[in-house]
Amino acid sequence: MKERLEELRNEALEKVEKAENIKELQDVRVSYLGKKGPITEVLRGMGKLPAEERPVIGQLANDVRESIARAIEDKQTELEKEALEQRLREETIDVTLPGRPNQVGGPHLLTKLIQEIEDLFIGMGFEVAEGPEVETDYYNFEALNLPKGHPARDMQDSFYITEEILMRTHTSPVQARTMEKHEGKGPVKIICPGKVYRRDTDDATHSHQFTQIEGLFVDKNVRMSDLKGVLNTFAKKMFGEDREIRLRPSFFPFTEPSVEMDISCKICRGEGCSVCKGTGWIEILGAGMVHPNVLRMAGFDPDVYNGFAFGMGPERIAMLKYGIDDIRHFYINDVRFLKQFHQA
Ligand code: FA5
Repeated sequence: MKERLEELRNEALEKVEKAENIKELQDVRVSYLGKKGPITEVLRGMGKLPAEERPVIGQLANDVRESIARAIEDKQTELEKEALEQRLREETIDVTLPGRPNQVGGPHLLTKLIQEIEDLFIGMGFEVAEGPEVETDYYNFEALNLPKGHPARDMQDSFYITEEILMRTHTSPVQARTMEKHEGKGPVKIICPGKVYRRDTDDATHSHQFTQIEGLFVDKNVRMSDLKGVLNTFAKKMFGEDREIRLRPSFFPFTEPSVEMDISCKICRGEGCSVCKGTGWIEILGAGMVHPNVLRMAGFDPDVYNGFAFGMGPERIAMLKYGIDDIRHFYINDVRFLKQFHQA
């Protein structure tokens, strides 16, 4: 029995030594030290031994068990250490590798241009005013001298939500709302930037949703030449000192007289080219002297007060300033287009 125990010890120690991973080591533990293992078997047969041999064999069996258990424990520590070292080797971070740079975004070109235009007008004493994009028929049309059924409503095909509520078709309703708040007392000197909506078919120069900036100055003795002076200063600061402006007669129901403002073409310097369609001029905004009906409806006395108003489309201004050939570029959100203007 003694020999059998020694044999088992050597056998087990050899297997422990050869174990290549924790799983194999567990198998050795179960097969030699488990309840159904050969050492337990030997101990069960001890009853047949003479009484004086029993303590010796018992002692030896415990000794064999302990030495196998210790060997398993040592081997386990060794295998765990090896596994850890291998993981550390595999997961080493090479701190000399260049990092991946974060993509840094920037404000949209239109946002920046609108801020630039705001700054220009703030410099001329205007304040920024805002109004709702979902507007009533009254402020979008009626308060601007466009009663129901007026043919000029067709100039701005609208998205109606109900009979009386629509997506605003221009930023002009903010004029009426702001004048009302002033309760008949001037001066009112505001610009109103914001989104507007029209049932226009999208093409290179039209979008169904676009932005506008409205301007309004109401006070005593405001003249058409004041309008021209303000627009001239704006055009030169926006497009360069060498650009000229001209005002052409036009029609808007909310201004009388009404004009459209053209700026001299940058490409041909007035000679005529394909961009300005051979005229030497490019239209950038609508303007005029506020119609007496509009002043009256907003609570101002047209015999005391008068004023000018204008409305421009920042998309068209950005297209002229940066030579962008299609308005849809602003809304497709292709980063290759947008990031060209991060430094603009
Ligand atoms: C108006 O919207 C007037 N409310 C402007 C105005 C204000 C005139 C105050 C007088 C006094 P108009 O429909 O022309 O006018 O539009 C003004 C500008 O918006 C145009 O010059 C153009 O730059 C831009 N615009 C008009 N329709 C579109 C469109 N579908 N897509 C992009 N820009 C547009």
